[in-house]
Amino acid sequence: LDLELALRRALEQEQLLLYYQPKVQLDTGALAGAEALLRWQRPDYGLVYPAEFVSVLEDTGLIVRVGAWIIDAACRQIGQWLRNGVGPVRVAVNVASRQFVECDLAQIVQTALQRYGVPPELLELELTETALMSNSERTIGVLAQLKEMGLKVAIDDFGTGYSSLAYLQRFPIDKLKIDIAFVRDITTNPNDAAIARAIINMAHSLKLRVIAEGVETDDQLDYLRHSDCDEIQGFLFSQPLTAADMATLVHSGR
Ligand code: G
Ligand code: G
Ligand code: MN
Ligand code: NA
Repeated sequence: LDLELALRRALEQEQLLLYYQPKVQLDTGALAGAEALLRWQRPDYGLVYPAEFVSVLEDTGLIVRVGAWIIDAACRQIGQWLRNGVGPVRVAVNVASRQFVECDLAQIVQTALQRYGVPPELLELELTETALMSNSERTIGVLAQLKEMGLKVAIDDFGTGYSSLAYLQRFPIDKLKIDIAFVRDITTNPNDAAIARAIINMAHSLKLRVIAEGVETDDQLDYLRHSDCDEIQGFLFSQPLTAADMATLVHSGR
């Protein structure tokens, strides 16, 4: 309960901030974009990670307001980078299930894009299979609006939920993000390797792009490259960075 109060204050007092983790295109090594990851600069505590507070945001419904703030903050940053000649960098934001149900997500996105003069194709949304499956009719409707506007949509933590092939085809999505659980032991566990390859092949037959998250070693990278994965994200290439460090990385030419 204390945490909830502190989070309400965090939102009002601008204690929340976004870090950016680069995504890399496997064929060229070029920067494919970045995932915005929420952080909390909590007075007297230092930098707090979402593992400590995202469940509170979700359980209390605060995630709806914080989620709108995240979309605004990401668009503000994309616009700032554009005007400073950094990029263009496509930024992916994580979107919680409740944001599809308890607010007008398309309107919030539209307002943020216009406010900062951001082209819609520079904003990507990451949502989990679970978010897709709960309230799926409404969620499909909102996704269709967002796609119509020109946004990209990715399914996060793919493989851990329960979406079927037939279902996937019904959703207006662009990309699957293979969950870290299948990437971690991809070079040593044949089952994980088989699942990762199956996801990649399935994605490609549905004309979807596929990204692997949590890539930490060269061996994982080699395996994913040989399996025809499109993009990777993980500590091997970069930790999540401050906006300033992200700009430096983009300037350095990768
Ligand atoms: O950044 P990692 O650094 O610790 O993130 C941990 C978890 O928190 C991940 O599952 C991630 O999806 C979630 N998370 C991080 N940033 C956001 C955000 O902006 N919105 C939502 N809904 N979840 C986030
Ligand atoms: O659930 P989601 O994919 O949105 O959250 C991404 C999470 O994965 C963040 O907590 C981020 O810090 C973490 N992460 C990113 N790259 C790596 C990695 O290479 N290894 C591990 N273990 N975690 C990572
Ligand atoms: Mn994510
Ligand atoms: Na993920």
